[in-house]
Amino acid sequence: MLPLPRLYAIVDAGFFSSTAELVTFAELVVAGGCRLLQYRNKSGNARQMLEQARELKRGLSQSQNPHPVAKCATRVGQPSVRLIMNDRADLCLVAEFDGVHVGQDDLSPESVRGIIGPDRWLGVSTHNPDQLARADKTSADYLAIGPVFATSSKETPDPVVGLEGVRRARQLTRKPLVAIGGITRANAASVIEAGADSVAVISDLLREPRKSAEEFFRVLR
Ligand code: 3NM
Repeated sequence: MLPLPRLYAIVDAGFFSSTAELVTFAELVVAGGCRLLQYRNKSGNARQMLEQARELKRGLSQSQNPHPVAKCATRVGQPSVRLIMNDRADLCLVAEFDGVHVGQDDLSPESVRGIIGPDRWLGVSTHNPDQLARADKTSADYLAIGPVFATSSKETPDPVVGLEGVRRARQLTRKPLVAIGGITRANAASVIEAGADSVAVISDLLREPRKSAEEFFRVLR
């Protein structure tokens, strides 16, 4: 079973005007304590995505290990950051990411597992009890349920499931559960109380990434 950190930052390319801005955002979220990030890009082509993913990985490995001498100490003292690729198993492998997250219209979990092998993480988005029960039978390492609350970060989101949807999801799976959609520092604790192991967030990290990540950890302790 994965040790899922409480906060899962979604780095959505649609919110940044340049790769540099996107990488800086990710660095700040990591500086705030976040150890699990997903790269999401719903409009870029494969070449742009790969380039951005590589920059993200490079930026984060440099910010984690700023000095060669400090490398060992950093590795021992600090859990490393995991990078998850949204949708694209092929780009996960090429960019040497740590896992893939797929939705209901992407490759099936078993197809992705066949590509990424047994060790990389595989996450699956679900939006209702049927989808969740089905995803529970796959080799997914974690399941996501959402949108918990209203969100404007996703085009044509599924109907809101609410905290009740999180409770129901918790009853249907023993896999680690990520809640997503409209989650903020103000409501995150209620989502964890409802049974989620982790909250995935886009908007409430955007304005002050480092401070916001720190505050998520404070309320989710
Ligand atoms: N997936 P924010 S909701 C990317 O329901 C995504 O599966 C969702 O962004 C799902 O934290 C969502 O700004 C958007 O609401 C999350």
